[in-house]
Amino acid sequence: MTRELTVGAAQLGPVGRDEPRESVVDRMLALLGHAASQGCQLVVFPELALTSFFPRWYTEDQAEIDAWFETEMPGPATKPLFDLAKELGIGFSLGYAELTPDGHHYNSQILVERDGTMVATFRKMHIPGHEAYEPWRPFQHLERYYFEPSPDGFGVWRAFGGLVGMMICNDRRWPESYRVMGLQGVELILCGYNTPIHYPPDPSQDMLQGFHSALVMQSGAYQNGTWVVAAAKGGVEEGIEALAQSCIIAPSGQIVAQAFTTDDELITARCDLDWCDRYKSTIFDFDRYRRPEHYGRITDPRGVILP
Ligand code: CDT
Repeated sequence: MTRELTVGAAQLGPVGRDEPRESVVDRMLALLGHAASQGCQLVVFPELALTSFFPRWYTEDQAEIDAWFETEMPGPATKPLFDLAKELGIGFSLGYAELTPDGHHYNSQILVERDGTMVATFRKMHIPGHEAYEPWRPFQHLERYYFEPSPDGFGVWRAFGGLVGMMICNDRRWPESYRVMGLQGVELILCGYNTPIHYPPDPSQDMLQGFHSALVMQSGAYQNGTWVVAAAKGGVEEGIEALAQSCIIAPSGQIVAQAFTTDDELITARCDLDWCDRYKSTIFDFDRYRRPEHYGRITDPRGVILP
């Protein structure tokens, strides 16, 4: 039996500050319909897909903050997405701001199977940006003000005939994200992102945003023998330009599909999950070649300890 899966990355263009969730969901329904016509079994939507990337703005008004968050999934605005996906027999992964019943605020991503069952909720691990308003910046990146880091870590779930993991945006820059999932046998990592092109702490990195994004995901895919599917929210959103370049990467590290617009766009690839084993059982045979007894420095301290 082959384990081939047609997967789509459903890139979104900008979402305005005042754009209602229902309007964004309509755009997502169109992408889902297109995905069905392309034979997709799984579609990945971006990080914080339902709203504008609100961490660029500062507010102390808790009601205003909570209005960016979903208290239930599906909720009234997202139910049509769940309904159409189930009708079409397509699974999906969706990033959104989650407010839990006990008051926790997370940057989250869910995985939903083709029959509509909820497989898992992943919460972002590496929260980038800053904790407090910084007036010198042309725009804020206040994820560390609005979101708590995941208390759960990186999981891998049996779904879609394989082993599926999730990571959110900044998680993709950290090799630990892929390796922790790699050590659970991951074959398909689903990732949504919002990456501003301008990086105020070091603008020399601006021109390298596309290069760095591909660099980390291609390395992570290859070094762990896994597919990576990455969906951007790109384009100029509320005056701030964000990286598009959604892509699908094979276990070889090769990009097999990439978006060429900065707007709503579906890219697809036929992902052979058995391709992962070619890397997992050869050059990256972890059991045979890893030296965990010498890797303690990776998990013991958080930062650098000079010799
Ligand atoms: N959304 C997100 O995680 N964006 C970050 C920007 C880093 S700069 C604060 C990213 O890694 O793309």
